[in-house]
Amino acid sequence: MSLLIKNGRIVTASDDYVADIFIEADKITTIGKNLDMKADQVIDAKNKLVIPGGIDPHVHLEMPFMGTFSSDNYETGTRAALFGGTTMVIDFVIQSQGNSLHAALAEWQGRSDGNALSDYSFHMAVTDFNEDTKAEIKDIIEVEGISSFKTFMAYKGSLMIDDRQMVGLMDEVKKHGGMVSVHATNGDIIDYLVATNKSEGNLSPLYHYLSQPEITESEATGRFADMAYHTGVPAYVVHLTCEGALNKIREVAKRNQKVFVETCIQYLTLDASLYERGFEAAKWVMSPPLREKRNQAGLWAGINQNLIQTIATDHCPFMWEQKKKGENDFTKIPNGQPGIEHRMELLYSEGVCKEKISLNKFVEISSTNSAKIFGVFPQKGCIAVGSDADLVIFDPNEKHVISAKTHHMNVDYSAWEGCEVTGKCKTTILRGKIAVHENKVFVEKGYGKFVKRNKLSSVI
Ligand code: DUC
Ligand code: ZN
Ligand code: ZN
Repeated sequence: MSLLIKNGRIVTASDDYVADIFIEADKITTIGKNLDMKADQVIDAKNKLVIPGGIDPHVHLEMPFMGTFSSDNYETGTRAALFGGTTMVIDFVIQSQGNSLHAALAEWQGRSDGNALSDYSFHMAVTDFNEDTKAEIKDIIEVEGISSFKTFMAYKGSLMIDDRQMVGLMDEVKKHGGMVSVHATNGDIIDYLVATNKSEGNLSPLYHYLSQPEITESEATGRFADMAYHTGVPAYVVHLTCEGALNKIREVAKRNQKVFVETCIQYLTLDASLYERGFEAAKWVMSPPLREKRNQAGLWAGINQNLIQTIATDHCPFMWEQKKKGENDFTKIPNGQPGIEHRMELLYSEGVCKEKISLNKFVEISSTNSAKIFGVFPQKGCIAVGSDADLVIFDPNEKHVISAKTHHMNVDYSAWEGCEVTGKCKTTILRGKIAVHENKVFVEKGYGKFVKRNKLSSVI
């Protein structure tokens, strides 16, 4: 099969020009002006942008969590991702304490194998670092192609590891060429604040927010960066939300340390005033919580100063019925919100249209940097001869309104209900195949492939 995309405005992290793209099977084979080539299918992309397929480096599909499962599985979640221009997602395999990394991997493969529509890969979350876990690291990187290891400094008693485990893991991961990432909030302080609030009868979702103040994030971010500096491991902070934490990253840059940073689209576009809505606020109960609006200017500045490299979603949806488990106790509300479908369009609308970021920066932080940091560049994350033909044809002017009535995620509310966005993914192409076109899906579950990743470089 061949596909010719004519007259599009091709935008990458570094380029911006009008040309045609010729695709044979799953790869881009020619890029040029006025290509006179015969193709099985031709798409006219005049007045549209052609950008690399998005990569969401942080999602949780059918994740067992807080006594339930996130409501999007591999089929529904990756289908929704394609509607929103994301062609690859990276999910988290989560070791359960007392069990092996390989057992967790087998569990996640059981849910993902044959079910995805978009491409996907895994991070490995280490929740129990001991001699047995240590012995598995090399194989996870070299055989399984999973080169990033996630840690939690919070969720005490279920996911959290202590600093001794952290440095042990960092030493081992560094030895084998991987990266350590972190959910950086201080689990002990959060535990104390949660217990205090509960004992005082403060049980509404507002107290989820008040139990995780910014200081818990800035402290843990700085501590993590120090441990990474000490061990020399390439390091990545997931879902950074606030200026205080960002300043820790700024600070360590002064000693020539590079810590990669991700933020999520919700922290750029929503804020903590939503926690004043009584129990409705459960929709936005996630960890870390949304922050005061003043932080958003800091995050956009961090993006433009290259302190923040990637925009993710931490997509972890729960149905309203699941959220209601915490009606009388915020600690029982499953943490997480949906977003996998809206990351690219919201980032374009809020970032590019409102002149907070350039068009090239939009591509860089929605796709290219994740491909580079997580070891799949230049297979993905760019538009180049020889790369996978993962492309989005994007109408920069079309306006539409986000709603649970029209989204494709398997969740019965939207975190951005009623929000008008400018810019729409018209066609999503994954490895040369039209996956979504004009709001219809053309690939089946099982089309999405697991992508093994290379060892990581500490430089992008
Ligand atoms: N935070 C969430 O809100 N959900 C899933 C895991 C996490 O760290
Ligand atoms: Zn997290
Ligand atoms: Zn997460």
